Amino acid sequence: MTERTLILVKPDGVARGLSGEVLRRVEAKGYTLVAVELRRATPELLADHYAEHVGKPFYDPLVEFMLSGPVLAVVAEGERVIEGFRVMAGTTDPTTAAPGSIRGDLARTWDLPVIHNIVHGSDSPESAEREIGIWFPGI
Ligand code: IDP
Ligand code: MG
Repeated sequence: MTERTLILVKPDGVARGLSGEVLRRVEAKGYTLVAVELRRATPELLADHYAEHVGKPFYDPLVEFMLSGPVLAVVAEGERVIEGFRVMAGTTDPTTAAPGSIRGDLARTWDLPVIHNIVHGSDSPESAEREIGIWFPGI
C-alpha cells in the first residue's frame, strides 16, 4: 500500500552535512519526495512531535538537541515507506544499529546526553499522519 512518512534529518545530521546523503538513500531506494524543507523547530512543535516522550529523563536534553540547529523536514511516499525507512534508519542506538543503515553507518553516541542519531522516522501509520500534520499542516 502506498503511504507517507515523516522523516527528519536532525540537527546533528544537518550540521555534519548529511542531509543530502539521507535524501540520496531515500531516493535511491525508490521512494518519492513529497516535501523537503529546512526548518527550525520550536519547543511547542517538539512537545507535539515527541508527545510520547514528555516526562522521560531524556526529554529535556532531546528538545535542547532538536533546537540546537535547523532540521530538514521531509515527507516521503512509497510502498510500505514507514516500515522501510525505519529499517533504513536502523535501531535507535547507533552503536548497535546494523551496518548499512543510516545510524549504523554514520552515527555515534559517546559523550552525549541524548542520542544523536541523525534521523527521525515515523513508527506507524497513525504516527505518520499525526507527525505530517504537525510539520506540514497544509499537505
Ligand atoms: P526512535 O527515534 O528510534 O523512534 P524513540 O524511542 O522514539 O526512538 O526516541 C526518540 C529519540 O530520543 C531518539 O531517536 C533519540 O534521539 C532519543 N532517545 C531515545 N531514547 C533515549 C535514551 O534512552 N537516552 C537518550 N536519548 C534517547
Ligand atoms: Mg520514535
